[in-house]
Amino acid sequence: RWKSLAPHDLASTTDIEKSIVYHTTYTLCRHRYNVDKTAMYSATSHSVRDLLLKEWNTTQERLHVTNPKRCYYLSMEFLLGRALDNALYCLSTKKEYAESVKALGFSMEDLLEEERDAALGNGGLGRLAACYVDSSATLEYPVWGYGLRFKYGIFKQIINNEGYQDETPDYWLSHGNPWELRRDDIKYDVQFYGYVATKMNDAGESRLSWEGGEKMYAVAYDMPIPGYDTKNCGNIRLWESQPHNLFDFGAFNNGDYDKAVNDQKRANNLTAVLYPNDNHDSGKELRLKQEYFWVSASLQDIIRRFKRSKRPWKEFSDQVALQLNDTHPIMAIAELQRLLVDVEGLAWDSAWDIVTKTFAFTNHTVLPEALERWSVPLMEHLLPRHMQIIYDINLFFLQKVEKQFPGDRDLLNQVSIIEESQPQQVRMAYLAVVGSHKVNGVAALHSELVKKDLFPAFIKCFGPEKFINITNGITPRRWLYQANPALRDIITETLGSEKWVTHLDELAQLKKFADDKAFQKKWMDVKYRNKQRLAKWISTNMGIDVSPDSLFDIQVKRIHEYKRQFLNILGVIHRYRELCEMNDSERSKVTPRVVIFGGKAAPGYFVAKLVIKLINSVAKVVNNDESIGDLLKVVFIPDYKVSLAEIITPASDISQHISTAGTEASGTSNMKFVLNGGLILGTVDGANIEIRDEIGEENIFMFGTLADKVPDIRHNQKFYGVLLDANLQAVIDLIESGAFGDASIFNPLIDTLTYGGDYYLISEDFDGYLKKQTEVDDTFRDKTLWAKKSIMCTAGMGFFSSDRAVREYADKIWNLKPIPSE
Ligand code: 26Q
Repeated sequence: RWKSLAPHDLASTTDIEKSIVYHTTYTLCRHRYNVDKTAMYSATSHSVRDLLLKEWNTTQERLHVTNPKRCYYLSMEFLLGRALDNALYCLSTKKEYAESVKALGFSMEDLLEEERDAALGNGGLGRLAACYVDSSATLEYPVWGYGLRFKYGIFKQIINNEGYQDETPDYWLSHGNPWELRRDDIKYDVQFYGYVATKMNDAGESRLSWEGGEKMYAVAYDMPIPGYDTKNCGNIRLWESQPHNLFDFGAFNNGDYDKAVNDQKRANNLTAVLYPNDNHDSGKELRLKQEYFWVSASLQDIIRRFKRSKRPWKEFSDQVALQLNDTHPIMAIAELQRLLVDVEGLAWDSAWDIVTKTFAFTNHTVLPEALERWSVPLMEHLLPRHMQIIYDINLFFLQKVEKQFPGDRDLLNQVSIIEESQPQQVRMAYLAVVGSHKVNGVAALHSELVKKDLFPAFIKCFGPEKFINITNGITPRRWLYQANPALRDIITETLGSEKWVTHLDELAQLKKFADDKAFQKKWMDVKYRNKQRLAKWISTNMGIDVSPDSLFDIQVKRIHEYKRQFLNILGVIHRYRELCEMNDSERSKVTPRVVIFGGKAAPGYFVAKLVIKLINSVAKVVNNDESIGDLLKVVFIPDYKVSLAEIITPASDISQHISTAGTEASGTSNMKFVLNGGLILGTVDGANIEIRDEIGEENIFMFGTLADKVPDIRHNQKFYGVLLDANLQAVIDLIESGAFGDASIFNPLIDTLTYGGDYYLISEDFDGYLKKQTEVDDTFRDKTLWAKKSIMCTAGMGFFSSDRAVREYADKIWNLKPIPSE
């Protein structure tokens, strides 16, 4: 009977129209005269969601029947961006929906713009998680993401009149969120504080038990993740915190309203906001609480599912793989051990065997300030039983090491999970290494540095095989198919099919056309149109006119000293200086340039915020210098986010990825730009290196100190000081002359070049950078050569599909097989 009543597909456009009208009437309760764009977006999304939920349900049913091994991707961040356009493409129904929406008096383009970004992430790490769930769903792997449902995503960035960054809250749920489903029935207790007691169990054995303290509920919200060209549908389950007892009636009745209300507030606050630091630890108690809340709820949910399968505990790791996205979910290791030992009654060793076979850890950074450490007193206070467990994990591990390398006290200190500082600290990355069966870096160079610089002593203990590389990838669906329809269409036309969308290696066939004049023209016409689209955005939203005939030079990413936006803007000032000194005939030979910046600085990161200010101060002077005209324009695009990246990425001629060698673990926007036929100006760092190897070194502009030379240069600077490059000195002099406004405000920034050394090697790399920029200018003037390089870029990007990356995780770490939907 259920089967015969199954909801029908929306086969025709009239069905779609009916479904949209149904949702305006019954979901939104709107009269037809009262349907604006926002309501229409919402009704359309609900209609599309129905289609997704049908796939979601059949996928769950299939998994229930086959009960395969599943993988859970634990990530504090999922930087999803918008969902509607992506869902329409995945369901191959965009055309039909666009027609239906039109028939009802709206334009699909307008509706797509109504959607707020789901910005539950800071940058690369969160966007990577989003790409991986896209690929998992597309490849039909049984993977779920687990995270937190932040009420406020990453803050909205405003550039104020003085050119500084201001932050405002991102209340992304203000108009509701049609893409999530609240599951009131899926709800777990999460405990904090309290104490550890010894208790007798039913068998009369004594057991340690975590008692007292504070409790909250975790309530599940699901977000369906459509796969492309499949009926498979993935899922992200996000937890929201809720008060355990709506009121503390005892306190309330005693007249202690403050306490009653405060407990409630505390619970509501826990998942209220995402910490806006990227690549920087905050050390705040609330952050640790968020981390534990999330992993505790997720593990309870995963264990409940495992128990339904009625399998013995020793088969847990045959059923479950848990991937730790950086150190943020590392408490899961102690929590699973606690649940198995204290709650399920397993022996320590059997439990630990399960834990280490289940977890794997991805490291995303070697920057010491980004590696989480928690003070022992804080952890003892918040999670007393976990602290004991971590001590025990450490003790048993060190005993093993001592047995293997008797008397090697240095080694014991080097690998101890507890750092003997005042107060003691828990090194979360070490706990991750000890508690996982595989540790991976995110690009070839980075994975080498992880072994060499981060965990050298652990190689001795575990051998090198535990440490592997899986180079990051991006989803070609969002980052080419959806963001660049014009390029998509000529690729499909040229290759004769859409196979490349799920088999990105097919792009290699474009190489055959790299010298084809007609194809080059088509290709560069598309680039031009994408530059026009961005120019239009800049003009409409910022009132700055830029010419699409200029070279578009783009650097968009979080603002961080190691990413060296400072180097970029210093280079711009150098260019401006040169332009000012040229006569008309010299100027006529200059390649006109638009230098575009975008990215958020962590609200507490003073130097990064000063870089934004400097960029805007320079922009103001340069853009208003009429003698310069179109030869140089500087634009800082405010509030860089996923939906803006979809407009910006297809429009680059050059994009900059210029981190000090050895600091950028991988980078993923580098991949997005090259996939869209943009060339890279970059350092020999992160995935730039592998991109070079894939597309050919003649198609990338590389410069700068190599990673293995960096430590010696820093060392020497410390002892002998920094002698600034002459061109750099002239640039600094110009800033200090007041050419860009009150110079004194920039002193703290300029000081980073000299006092205590130039840590990020800006001076060291300045000359190489300027020379490469000149090479870029010269090459850009040769339109044929540029077109060829641009085509070769896209053609060489097959490897960087997140489909390839997810397959590697499935094969090398998770031991996971796809579950075909048909
Ligand atoms: C830690 C503790 C407390 C508060 C915040 C944090 C925190 C939050 C976010 C620490 C780090 C992050 C994000 C890191 C990140 O995005 N790393 C980037 O990951 C990408 C995907 O692997 C890489 O491509 C980038 O190179 C890397 O910087």
